[in-house]
Amino acid sequence: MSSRFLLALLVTIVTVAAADAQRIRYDGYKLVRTHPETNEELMYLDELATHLMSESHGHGPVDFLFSPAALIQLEDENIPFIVLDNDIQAAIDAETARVAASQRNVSRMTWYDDYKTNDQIFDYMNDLVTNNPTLIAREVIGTSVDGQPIYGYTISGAGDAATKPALCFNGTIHAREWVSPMTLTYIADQLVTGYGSNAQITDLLDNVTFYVVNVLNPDGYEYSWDSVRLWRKNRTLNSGGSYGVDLNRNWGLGWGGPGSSGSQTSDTYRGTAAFSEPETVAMRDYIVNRTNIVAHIDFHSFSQLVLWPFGHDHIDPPAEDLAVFQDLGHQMADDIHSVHGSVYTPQASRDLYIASGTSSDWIYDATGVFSWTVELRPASEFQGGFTLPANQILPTVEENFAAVLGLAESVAAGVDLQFLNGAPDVIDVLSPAPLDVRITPIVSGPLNTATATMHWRVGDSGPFTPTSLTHTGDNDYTGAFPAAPCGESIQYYFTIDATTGGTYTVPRIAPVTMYEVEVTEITVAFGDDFESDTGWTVQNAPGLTDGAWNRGTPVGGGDRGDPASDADGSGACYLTDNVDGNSDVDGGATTLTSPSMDASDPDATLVYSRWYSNDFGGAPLSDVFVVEVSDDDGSSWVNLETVGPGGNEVGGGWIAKEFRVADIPGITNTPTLRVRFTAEDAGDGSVIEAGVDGVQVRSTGCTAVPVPCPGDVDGVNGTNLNDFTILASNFGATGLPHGSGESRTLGDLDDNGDVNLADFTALAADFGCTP
Ligand code: 0X9
Ligand code: ZN
Repeated sequence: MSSRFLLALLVTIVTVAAADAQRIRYDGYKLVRTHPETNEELMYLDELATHLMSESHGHGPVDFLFSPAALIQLEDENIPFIVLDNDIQAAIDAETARVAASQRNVSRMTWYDDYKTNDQIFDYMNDLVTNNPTLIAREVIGTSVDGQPIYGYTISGAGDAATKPALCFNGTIHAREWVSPMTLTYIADQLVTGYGSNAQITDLLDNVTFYVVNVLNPDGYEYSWDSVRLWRKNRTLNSGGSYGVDLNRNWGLGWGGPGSSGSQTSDTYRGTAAFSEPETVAMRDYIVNRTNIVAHIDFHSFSQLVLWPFGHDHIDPPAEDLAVFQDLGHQMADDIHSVHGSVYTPQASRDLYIASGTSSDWIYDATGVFSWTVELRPASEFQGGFTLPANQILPTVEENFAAVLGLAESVAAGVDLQFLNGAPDVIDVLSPAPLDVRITPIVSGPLNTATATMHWRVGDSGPFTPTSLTHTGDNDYTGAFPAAPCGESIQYYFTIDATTGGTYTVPRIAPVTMYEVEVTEITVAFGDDFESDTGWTVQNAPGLTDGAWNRGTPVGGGDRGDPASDADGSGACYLTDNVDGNSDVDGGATTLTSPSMDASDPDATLVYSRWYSNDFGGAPLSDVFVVEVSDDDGSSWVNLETVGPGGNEVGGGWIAKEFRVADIPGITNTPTLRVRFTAEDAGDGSVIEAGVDGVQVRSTGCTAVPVPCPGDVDGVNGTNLNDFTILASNFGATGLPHGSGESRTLGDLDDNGDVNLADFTALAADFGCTP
């Protein structure tokens, strides 16, 4: 062992030993960003650091907490780093004081106003069980290293909980991620208290079961409260005298592989063997013994991500399962976004960083249960990291409850239905969008492909017409929207039979809720998916040294806040410097300006997707992204929106925007509309990544259908003298009404069979009408 490794080990052991005596303080410790380039360097930093502090852990940016002594060593070794936070203890002190104050007077109303201890969480859950014994049951699923019970809660409505399809959630694998047990507790509470009062929850609990383990690592969680706020692992006494195994490196798939540490003092220490720890054994057996479980989520913090397997290697699940992971992962992110506008990025774990022995990898691989890892708020270290401000707890738990309800709906439906071209809100009356769907069993397969059916009706009443979908291979089907007049809506849902009998319906409770699409005329006056050059221009400020707008298919991989792929699925988009690595904006502003676009239609709507990330690097959350429009071909500009410097939309992710041109203050309909996007690096050293895609100017609406003139006897040019002449020549004719099968006499305007004075009066009243 080289001397630098030996010293590093000592620093860590001294720190941990001190921690056992009393609550450890991090005075003088610094939160630092490093850029390890080799495994050796990463291992060295791992050993030297007091804690791993970032989501990412691999080559590229990794954040650590270093003691003052360790920092001197870093300098001596000439390892480059930047200090992100000089005083991490300040946030912890503020949290300690606040939590102490909030421990008094805790009622159920204010429970989510601040973090809660292990005992408080138990008491809260105990009340829930005592007050609702028919809905929730508690059991001990295992015992922690220090002998504490680990609790599992079964939540279900009418019927046998053990045979309904089930979802399983666990939290607090990592001790310091305090918003995780709050989220799980909220989910349990909302489900139980919503039964009988909320129709959706009542119906869901009658159809599915929820298994919740809110504190899987009680020893570590208590230790994080009492001694070391940033403790991550459990509290196993390792052979070398240090404590703790990372319970998210201790599962069986790929155990011991990259992204886990063999060093006992490391924050990512994997343990002596797969499932060497009682906590992972308890969770493993809990899932294995409940064969009705279909879906699972392991809740962590932080970074706002929805992750799916695999994470131990650069491999994916089989295509059929990957489709479910992706579709439901995006659905959860969308549901989260719909509550408070937070952006959680859905992605494969391996694209974040490689880590071996994680929960979701093993659970999916060994049991077939669809398992996601959700990283809760905040988006970055700079919004609080593990010490997420307490006023963020309630919005965090609320948005994730929405995701959980959506996932439960899919489990209850039994199949996942994916619109391969997106579920349209509107379709064009002349060229209706294609209807291609992928239907994948998530509870039990296989499906009888010949029975896939779309049930539709025009308008919102009357019977549904069943139309078979054509099976195009694997789980894919194609159909078509029926013809319907402009201005109408089409309501529809799907059914498909399992080969073992039984019919799945999507949406599950159709036709109580259904899909709906509005039939309209869509006119695209300008559309650009950036697959070719249509005349956009880039202007750079004189100081710009790097990061100018580029058109192309993203190559950066998404590891630095840059988009990993485009927004509209065509492949290409505009993004700031399309290179892998240092692709961000540096030293000034870069502006992307559109060609002239026709927005003269009164209904013209400007549509685009944008991406913006400013939340890491030096001086995070200090820059803005500006969108401007011009109605005079670029002579003068009006601000349309400014994104950042803080808020929900600065952590990356494609966000679709729509503005009706006539509603933009200071802008009128024009044939020469332009839009421009400016990404700027004002603060020193910050990482700014931006993207633009799917720009359109389009109009929807129904062209007025000419109203026929009631006095227009010959149907030509409205009601005029010719009509009068024809009526006069037929005046006095008698016959039967048209409906009886006889052809109608010209001039019989009221269709009673006779051409008489009433018809003459009607023509006279309409005279001069033009259609
Ligand atoms: O590293 C982890 O265990 C998780 N992140 S955390 O910051 N909460 O510790 C994420 C694991 C996701 N899996 C992979 N990236 N492979
Ligand atoms: Zn975690």
